[in-house]
Amino acid sequence: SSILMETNEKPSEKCGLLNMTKITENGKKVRKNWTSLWSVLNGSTLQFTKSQTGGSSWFGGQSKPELTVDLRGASVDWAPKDRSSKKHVLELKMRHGTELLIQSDNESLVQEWLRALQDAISAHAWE
Ligand code: I3S
Repeated sequence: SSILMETNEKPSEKCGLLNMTKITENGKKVRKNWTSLWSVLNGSTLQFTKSQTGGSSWFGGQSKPELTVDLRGASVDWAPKDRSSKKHVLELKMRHGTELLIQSDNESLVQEWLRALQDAISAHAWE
């Protein structure tokens, strides 16, 4: 049955290195702390782990997640300009008032994440 479970497991929809900071926690503003994190989208779950470098490739499989968020009932869009001086910033708002900023200097990468997050949010909207 473990083989069956493994073959039934969907691969990650998306993963990659992103800059991330929490800006609000349970409705309260928190101090920004931009960190480069390995980000993995799986169904309605988004996980951030401290990335580790192995030669020229990045991976985060070994470390335990810094943050796991439930995307059900969340919303995502380009962040309003007043949120950050950085370019290509997404604002991700979770139910229960946690808000994150997600950023990369690579615009098309951020565009791909926007699409992937929107798809994940709408796919799990009725759960
Ligand atoms: O929105 P803020 O407060 O201007 O965010 C900046 C600060 O968090 C700053 O750190 P200090 O808390 O030491 O001031 C960060 O270094 C900046 O990166 C933050 O602004 P950006 O515009 O990069 O999101």
